[in-house]
Amino acid sequence: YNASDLCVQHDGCTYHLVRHAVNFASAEMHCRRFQNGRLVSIHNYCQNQAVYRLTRKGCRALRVWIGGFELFKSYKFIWTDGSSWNYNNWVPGQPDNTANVEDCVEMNWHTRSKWNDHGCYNRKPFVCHY
Ligand SMILES: [Ca+2]
Repeated sequence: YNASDLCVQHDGCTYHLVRHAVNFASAEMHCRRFQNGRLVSIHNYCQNQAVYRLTRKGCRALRVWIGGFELFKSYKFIWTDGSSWNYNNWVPGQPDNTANVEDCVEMNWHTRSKWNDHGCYNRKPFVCHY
């Protein structure tokens, strides 16, 4: 982790943007290096905004992995930290599972602060919480 990483405190939790681009599984493993670290889970608008603010870069926003992924072929999404899936902020029309390979959740594709399912093998920056 280097000086280009960015952290904010929100509700007693640290949100940590890592700008190094890796696939979803590697991102989760990176987050687990922190005590109680996981890819971020998001449960309400305020948390979503806190994560989104971290990803803004001038007028643009980095596409980042967050901790959601589809439970194998179930059309149900869960969080890597095991918390309940009780909120979502999909881009309209998503998740669409394009080419049947999109099982992981990113933020900021197409519409800033909103979510898209995308292939887990893609490399992106990511946001951890701990
Ligand atoms: Ca998609």
